[in-house]
Amino acid sequence: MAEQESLEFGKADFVLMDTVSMPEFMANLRLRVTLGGMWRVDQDKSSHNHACGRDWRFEKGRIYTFIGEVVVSVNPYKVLNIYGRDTVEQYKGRELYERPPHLFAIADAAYKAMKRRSKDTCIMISGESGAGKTEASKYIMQYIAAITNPSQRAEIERVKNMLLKSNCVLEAFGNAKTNRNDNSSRFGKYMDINFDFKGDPIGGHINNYLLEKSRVIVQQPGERSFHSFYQLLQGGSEQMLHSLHLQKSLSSYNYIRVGAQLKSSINDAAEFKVVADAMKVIGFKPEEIQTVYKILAAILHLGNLKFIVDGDTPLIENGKVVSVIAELLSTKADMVEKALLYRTVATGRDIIDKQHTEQEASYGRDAFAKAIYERLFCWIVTRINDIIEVKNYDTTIHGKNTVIGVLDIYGFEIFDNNSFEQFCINYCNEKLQQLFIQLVLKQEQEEYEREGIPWKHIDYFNNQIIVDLVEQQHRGIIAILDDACMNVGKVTDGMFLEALNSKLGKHGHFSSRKTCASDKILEFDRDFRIRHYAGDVVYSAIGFIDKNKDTLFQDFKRLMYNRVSLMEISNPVLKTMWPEGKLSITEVTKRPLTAATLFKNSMIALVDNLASKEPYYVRCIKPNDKKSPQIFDDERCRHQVEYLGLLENVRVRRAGFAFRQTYEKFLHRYKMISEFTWPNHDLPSDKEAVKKLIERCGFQDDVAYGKTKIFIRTPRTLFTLEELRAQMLVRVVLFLQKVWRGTL
Ligand code: AD9
Ligand code: MG
Repeated sequence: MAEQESLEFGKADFVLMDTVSMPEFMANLRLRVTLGGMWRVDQDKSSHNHACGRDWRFEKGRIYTFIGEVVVSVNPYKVLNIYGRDTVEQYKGRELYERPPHLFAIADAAYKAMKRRSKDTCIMISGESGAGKTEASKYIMQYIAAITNPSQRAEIERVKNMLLKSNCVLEAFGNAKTNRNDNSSRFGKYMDINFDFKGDPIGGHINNYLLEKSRVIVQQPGERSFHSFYQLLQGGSEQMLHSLHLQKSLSSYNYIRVGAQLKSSINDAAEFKVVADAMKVIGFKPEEIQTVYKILAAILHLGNLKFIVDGDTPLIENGKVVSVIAELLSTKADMVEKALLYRTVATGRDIIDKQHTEQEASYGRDAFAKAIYERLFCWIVTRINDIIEVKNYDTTIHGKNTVIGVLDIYGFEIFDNNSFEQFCINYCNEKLQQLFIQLVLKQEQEEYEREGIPWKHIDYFNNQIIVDLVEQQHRGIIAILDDACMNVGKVTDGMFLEALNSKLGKHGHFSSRKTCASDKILEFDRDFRIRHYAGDVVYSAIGFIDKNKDTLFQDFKRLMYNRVSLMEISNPVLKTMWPEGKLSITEVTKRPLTAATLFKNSMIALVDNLASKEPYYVRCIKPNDKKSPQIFDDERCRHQVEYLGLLENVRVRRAGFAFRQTYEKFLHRYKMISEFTWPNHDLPSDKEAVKKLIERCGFQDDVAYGKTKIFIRTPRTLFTLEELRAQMLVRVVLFLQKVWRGTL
């Protein structure tokens, strides 16, 4: 029995009961418990474990572990047969601890809370780049789709299909190959799935966060631009490419040349068809899909535009390309050329055309390409939202519609060269880590204190100090960056770094060569380092000012809106992407918010939204940097376990309790188990009655009594209570049947 049980559902699947130290935690993630409950710890690996190989949890595909309600997931880097229909059936409707740890268990718990208690819930998936967040989010959505709509209502099936298909469209346009992950999310995604009173999905809504648009024009060595470009070139028919003036060869296009020769694990040609089909199924109109391809093609052509200098004035070297771009963007060549070479500005009452320098023209071209792509991406999200939003649901008739949110955002990143984008991504991860701390570590301890449960405080690293370093008003890095961007006159990235040095030089989580002269890794006038919760990251300040200002000359906006003339050929889809083009030259005066401030505001709103829901967590771990299914790199995993705060999480859970409930609710559910409480008790309080019930079952050593709640330490006690309850219910039913039949 012991052997059978440990194979199916071993102690190693839960870390909360047995783990106190890092080696044990690591052993737990990697190994399953052996017969007799002895741990095979890491040190063993040289001899026995390598020889027999069969006890490694990770290599055996046992990639999930519970810490209380938190699921820890180790990326297996291979296809596992654990997400099929039969596995769905094993988890459907079961309690969290009844089955081995799995994403499905968490998805089911979130679903049950939503359905039974009408709670809005959310599943937060975190972990560094390549740890498996996006895959996890897809499995969770598949699970929810699989367990809902048992009566196969056509409308619900349609909604489910659209929600699932939206994933592959967003990935095509928002994901790219990076050095960390072949399918790295370059945008943040939070998706709400709305359910009706029966618990069936009736719609959804996607929030997207800061797309890494700089990738459109430049990529680091070994990386690619967004998948969509390669998919179009590799998968589009000859005829389609011809109509877009494109050729198949990837290296013909400057913007994607860097990664043109890279081998991708993604089959671009096949994906092109899958994505085109998904767009159709979701409900994109043929002319909309056509516009999407035209925009991608226009961007590729823009990258090939060259400027030559004639005297002081830049000219476009390859005028034919301008005509192609104009055709693809439904405008006229001379207008494109003018927007590329001139800026229309209002000086007092006069409106003049100011000629660009060559540098400004190149800058404008690249900014335009990035902006078109970003607008395209946001338009795709908006279009999907229009289609999937809840329609025809009257809350006064059907009651509240409830929500499960799934958060899949870019993971913590450290590259050789870290810029503004990594700064934003890592700040986002700090915010989410802070939320985790607030909800899991802090609140848990506060509850014990509130309830008067004897409790030894557990220390954990609170990263609020880093969140403040980035976002604090007036003194944070974003505020300092914004200040620099507000300055009139030429402000350089070096001046921004100087401002950081003078304002943050003494901060324990900030350093630069100026503040730490001995740190030879940091370049003078260029680098600064932030000590993040997940590790130190050196950022190059170069480009921060530009990317934060995110300047796009108004001329391009007007060009795309086609306000000036040419209404007869303007493209309505393109027009909706550029609403500000409506404004006339003199109307455009207000300074827009900077990119970092917009991002900060969206992060604050996201965290508020998540905090208002009942949270469930998936913490993803990347086992190695080689994307290998064979390597479990102890050092890398140890580091992640450390910074994710998992050990503290375990300690809180271990010293704490797996389950808690008010005395009243507890009695309501379990009172039939004991003769002292069934059908009613005559004890002075519910608390006394619960004590009597617990003693009757012999669980007194596994519980603690708070002021208003009972706390149960191990899940096993809860299972037994559930079993006793189920047995009693059967007996009650049999008894009643006999009464009805008169056979008693
Ligand atoms: V990033 O922050 O967006 O760069 P993610 O999202 O954490 O990152 P992703 O889910 O994209 O990582 O996983 C990376 C790769 O690991 C996938 O493309 C798969 O090849 C592999 N992976 C991840 N999870 C699983 C899994 N449960 N089963 C099989 C997996 N392969
Ligand atoms: Mg991802």
